[in-house]
Amino acid sequence: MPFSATLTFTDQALNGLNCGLDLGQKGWDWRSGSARFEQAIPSENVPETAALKIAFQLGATKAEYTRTIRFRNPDAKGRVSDVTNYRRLKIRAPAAANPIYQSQPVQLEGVSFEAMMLNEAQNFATVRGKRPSGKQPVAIHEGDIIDYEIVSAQPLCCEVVQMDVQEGPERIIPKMIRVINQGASLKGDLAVLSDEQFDQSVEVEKPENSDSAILEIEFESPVEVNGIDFHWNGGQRMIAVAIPQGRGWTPLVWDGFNSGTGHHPTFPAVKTDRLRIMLPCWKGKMTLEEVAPYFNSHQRELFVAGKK
Ligand SMILES: [Ca+2]
Repeated sequence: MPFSATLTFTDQALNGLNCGLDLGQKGWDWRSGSARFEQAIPSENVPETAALKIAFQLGATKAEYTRTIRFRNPDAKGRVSDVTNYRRLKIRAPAAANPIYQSQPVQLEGVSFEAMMLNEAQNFATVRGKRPSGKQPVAIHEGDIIDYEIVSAQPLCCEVVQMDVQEGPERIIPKMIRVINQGASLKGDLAVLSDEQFDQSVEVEKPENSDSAILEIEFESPVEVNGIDFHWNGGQRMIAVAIPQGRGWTPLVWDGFNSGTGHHPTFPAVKTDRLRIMLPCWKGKMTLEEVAPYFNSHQRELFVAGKK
């Protein structure tokens, strides 16, 4: 039983154009746009738009509808590409698990769908209609309520072209943030570390011969926390987060986090009045733009030994 039958244009000029998903040699190539199309049809006969009849069968259910396809409205590169003919959907939905880098999975009707970001960064995400100033992307969290604009073009997955975050995890304002290394300090207004803006920063000042710093965050009282929105002056760094245990410190997570992709420290929920972030500062100036611990009630608890 075919999932998709042959697609048929009803415009007379396009008679004989094979436009099935399994494209023939003379088919309309939905990736390279007009290039193949022009091989098949003389350019003077190419209409501005044409109605495409789409029919498919799923099990015993048959469906048929008509879509208008545009052939003459080139993009910036002078092509009529599939981008011109995207089917667009605006929807408010929660982010599914692991929304980082290109992947912005969307939960629709309780089912997670993989969705790619057209841009490789999240640089065009906004928060409640506003875009944070500065260069850093907005970190998206599992369960964030987001107004998405999704397009469907590829057979593999849908794509996200816009995100406007309406609700995120509740951020916890620390009582104190400091660097505990001897001879090191934080220079600047610490209030900028939780202002959801990425344009102002706090400089990590440390002795010349030191290649790392330990940042300690202290809360007013023990709080439940399972992630930190953490933005610095760019790039990937191996960063560890730890909590006090007995006389020492137990790591919660250690990974190559990247301020430019939204990949930030998340870990199983813990209740603590202190956290430490171990930062490599091997060369150049390191500045912090956002250091905001949070508790995300939607975050899955991964890798918790003995937990069912
Ligand atoms: Ca900030």
